[in-house]
Amino acid sequence: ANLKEELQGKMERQISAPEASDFTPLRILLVSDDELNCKRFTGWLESMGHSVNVAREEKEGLSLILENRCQLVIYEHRLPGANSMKFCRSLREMKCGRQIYLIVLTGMVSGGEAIRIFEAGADDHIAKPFNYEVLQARVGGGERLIRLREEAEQEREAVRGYLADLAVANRRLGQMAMTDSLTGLPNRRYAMERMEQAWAEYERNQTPFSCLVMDLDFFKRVNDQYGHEIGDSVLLEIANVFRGSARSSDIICRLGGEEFLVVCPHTVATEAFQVAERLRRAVEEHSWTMLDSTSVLSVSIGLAASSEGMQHWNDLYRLADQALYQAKRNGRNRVCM
Ligand code: GH3
Ligand code: MG
Ligand code: MG
Ligand code: MG
Repeated sequence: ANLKEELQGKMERQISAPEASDFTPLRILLVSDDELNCKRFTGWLESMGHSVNVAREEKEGLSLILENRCQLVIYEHRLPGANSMKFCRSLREMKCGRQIYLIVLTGMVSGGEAIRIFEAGADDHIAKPFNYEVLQARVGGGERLIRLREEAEQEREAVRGYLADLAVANRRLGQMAMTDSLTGLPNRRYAMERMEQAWAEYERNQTPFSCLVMDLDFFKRVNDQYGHEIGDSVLLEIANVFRGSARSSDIICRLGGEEFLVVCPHTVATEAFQVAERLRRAVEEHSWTMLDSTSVLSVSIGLAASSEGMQHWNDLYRLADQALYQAKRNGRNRVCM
């Protein structure tokens, strides 16, 4: 729940991040081959505080748009016609050109021609002659839309970040739900999943697999003699002994208490027996940091391997558990199958 609040707070802060300043200049491109108009309009736009690039013809204009990440384009064509509408269409076909605010300047045109300008992709059209105030108002209208789009993009960005954080958090939660907190080993839930998985593979491809059920011998005595806390740290140490002596392909899980399960994928009984023996010996030979130097611990291990006639991975597990019981009865500190 804390994690959730933290993520939500982070997203809200990102969305409501204050504007850097009240006025941010627009990056404007002016495309015109009329030198006098260029000078005049550039002067007007710059006195509004915007930054202006000028292109003398369409091709140069399109490449400047890419280069300067322009937000608003003012395109002047003196001779209206199909050819000059090509610029508008080319702009809209560019990936970054779709969200550019495009104002087209023309001389007096008919209603039909004005419509075609919009159809070609213009957002606005100004017929000359016009004055500073008109240009300022039309650029202002464009700016409103540009800012709205930027805000929407920022929000999208924040949501994307939030979703990515959430995915990480979810993955972490999923791992936690599968991990034993004391030893860091996979827990019973994970163990059962891996048994199911190995079983499915066995059924599909006859790939053998084995499992070991392990229970520490007389562990109650450790608790009685040293207390439950030291008992816990011995369990952690045992987990590390197991980790250090199993193969990397063996999946060692803590079922609970001082009981463990090892899933050995792609492993027949004789190989699994070697694994079990190695684990048993490692526990027997280990000197425990938290216990008296004379203290020895041992583990009993029941082993079972997949075989015909089994209906379910539960059968295999039950067999291993029975073998463990046998190991206990036969004197502990041994592997039975
Ligand atoms: P054996 O298995 O050889 O028959 O004897 P045991 O003394 O190990 O007996 P059993 O397996 O039946 O009981 C397990 C004991 O392990 C009970 C409890 O004192 C201890 N134990 C179980 N879980 C934990 C744990 O999480 N922490 C600690 N410190 N001790 C635990
Ligand atoms: Mg037990
Ligand atoms: Mg027992
Ligand atoms: Mg025990």
